[in-house]
Amino acid sequence: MTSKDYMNKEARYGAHNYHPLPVVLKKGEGVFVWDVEDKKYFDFLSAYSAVNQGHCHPKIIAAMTEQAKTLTLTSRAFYNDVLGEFEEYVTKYFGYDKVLPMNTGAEADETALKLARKWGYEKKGIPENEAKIIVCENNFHGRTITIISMSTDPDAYKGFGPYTPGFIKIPYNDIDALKKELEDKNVAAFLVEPIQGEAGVYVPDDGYLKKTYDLCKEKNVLFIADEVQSGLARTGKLLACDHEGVRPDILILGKALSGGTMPVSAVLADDDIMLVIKPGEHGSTFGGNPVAGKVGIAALEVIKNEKLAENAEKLGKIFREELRKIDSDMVELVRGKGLLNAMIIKPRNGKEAWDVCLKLRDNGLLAKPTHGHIIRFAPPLVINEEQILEAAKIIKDTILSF
Ligand code: IF1
Repeated sequence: MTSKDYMNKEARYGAHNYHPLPVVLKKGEGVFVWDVEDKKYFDFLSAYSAVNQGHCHPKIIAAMTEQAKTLTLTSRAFYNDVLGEFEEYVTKYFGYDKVLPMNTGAEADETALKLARKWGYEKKGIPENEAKIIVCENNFHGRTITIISMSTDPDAYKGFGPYTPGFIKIPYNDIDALKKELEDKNVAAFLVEPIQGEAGVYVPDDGYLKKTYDLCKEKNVLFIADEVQSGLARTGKLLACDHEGVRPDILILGKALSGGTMPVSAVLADDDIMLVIKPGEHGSTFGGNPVAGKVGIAALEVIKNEKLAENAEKLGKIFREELRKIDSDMVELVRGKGLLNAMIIKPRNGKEAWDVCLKLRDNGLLAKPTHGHIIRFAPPLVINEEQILEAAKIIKDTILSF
């Protein structure tokens, strides 16, 4: 079968809820992926930051296959001999009392929302069913009905109502807007992405996280960080919140928590918050399964052992510097932190970000446009200096070819 055949099959039998870049991949290793015609590419999407540790990292795959041969799932109706080990490892790693394991990022976000509401009623004394959660415009937290109820993107919410009430939407990177809404005594939490990924790698002003955190503390409001995309070394620190020394009350992780091998997500909090949820009130069939536990530990070990945060910090600087040197009016702006970066494209002769991505593909580098005019560049964090320079050259030559 050719690439075309594979694409046709998906179009014929799969729901049409995606519009992928036309490339059909069959293999991945480190920073590279191969298509079905054996063409090799730099992967500059990393499955939206799920593959921070690189494709098929041998240590993660070994942990996964070893456990898969032994015990894959017990459900939480019974104990298993891995979950406790994972829970101890992950809580010590991030410095929280407790963790609640789930599978997808959306489920972890939902978990955090439930925790915040229950905490609001039981600990803060908000009247039943009155709790509000402040969220930011242009957020992306997933695809469930409640999560799209927080969205300001019509593509995400339109046609899927009625929506879950209880959310207040304020502009991102606007401290005064938060201050104003925090006057409402029924606010339980503020949910924020430390860097807005889907919005186009939108980096808030320095100090935004710290100031919003402090304001939340003043008003006894939980600060919830969705680090599903920004976390786990991607931005040059273990967590994007670490850039400002902020420790979220509730921390949401996903994606790279498994190195992109399977869905593993987690919510971390201290006892005062986490223990408001009692047996039977939340969970999932697969959350905390033994394979996820072993994979999660291995994925976090790789981040530490291979110093991925340090590498992202160092190579991110070099990468942005190289991209900013590109002398073309098609490049409006380059922004980002660590190895979560974006280039804003100004269309030229009718050619826009999508066309740039097609040509990048032809030239051996895969990236995806977001919002029509922004290209996200987020390679696996195991990339080395020589490779990042080679990739930057591909991007430069591609842009200059227009
Ligand atoms: C898709 C976007 C990125 C996330 C944050 C929670 C979730 C995500 C900050 C939910 C998921 C993914 C979903 C994926 C594409 C991708 C994405 F473009 F859609 F917005 F990365 F930027 N919080 N982001 O970024 O996690 O339930 O998917 O595991 O195709 O929808 P999930």
